[in-house]
Amino acid sequence: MNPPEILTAAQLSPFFMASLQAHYVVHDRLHLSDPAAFAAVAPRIRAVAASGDSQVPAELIDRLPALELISVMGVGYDGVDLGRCLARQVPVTHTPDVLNDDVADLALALMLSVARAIPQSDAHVRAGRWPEGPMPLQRKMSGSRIGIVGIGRIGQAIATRAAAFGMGIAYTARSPRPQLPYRYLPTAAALAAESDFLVVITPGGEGTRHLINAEVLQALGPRGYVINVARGSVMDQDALIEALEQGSIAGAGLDVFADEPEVPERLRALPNVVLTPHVGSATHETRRAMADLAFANLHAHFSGNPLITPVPECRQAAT
Ligand code: 8YV
Repeated sequence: MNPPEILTAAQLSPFFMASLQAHYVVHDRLHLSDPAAFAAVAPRIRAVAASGDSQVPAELIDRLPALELISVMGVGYDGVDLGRCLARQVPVTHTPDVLNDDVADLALALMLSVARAIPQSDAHVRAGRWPEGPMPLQRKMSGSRIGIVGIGRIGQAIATRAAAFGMGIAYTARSPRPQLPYRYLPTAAALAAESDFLVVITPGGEGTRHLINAEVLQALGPRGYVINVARGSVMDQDALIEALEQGSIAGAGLDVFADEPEVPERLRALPNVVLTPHVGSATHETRRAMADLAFANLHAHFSGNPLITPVPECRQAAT
């Protein structure tokens, strides 16, 4: 039998690509690079391999009549038109859990970086300015208050780390989780009003679009920091820039942006932000684990076995 034909929806990790190419015929982003060639192979494509931040819109799904599975190498799948997949009964898989540690580590790293001005301190030493005088004093993180927006698996990993820093921990989510030993607040604004660090780790998509808006930032106040390791879409980026420029919040640590990889000049010019290029899960160890899981889902499907980590909506659909 001929190996299944696969379309990639984005530039994928080399770990994932290596497994795909060893087992399948891979059309790497052919829909973007060569529409005529894509039209010729589209009827044979049986799976799409995507990353957490890539786009699989309805128009693409509609052009793939033989589509059986979308495997996302990432925990977030907001780029996939899930409604269309459910209507077509095309399951979607993702890679939860294996990246919890890395994303939570980065959240804490951004908190420390922005509060303690670590990039600026590094620049101070490198520029030979230390002999001219010390760095200005910065803000203590241990013992302060963290507010976590979204208390899923990664949110809980962030809370565990924050506990080790002696922080007061509160969260907001669609509904309270009474089994968790943290304080629940019903809205992002109410949480922000009681936080020194507001950490955003909720799924992206229409349901959370601009959840962190001007009102929430206002509630966070001039001593508050906002950290986003979720999706750029969750933050009203214009309102954030405004708040940072006016000093109505203290600073921001951002791993995700509204229009990646573009980051507005106004944001890049600000002294009170630490910016990273969507690297929450970007370690050798974690990207390999994510690639292995994303591949294992494809392999399970093409071997006739149950999917390992279908997204929750597809788990419900299957039962
Ligand atoms: C990566 C992510 O951007 O898991 C996610 O949802 O956004 C990230 O881990 C990506 O998926 C790596 O392929």
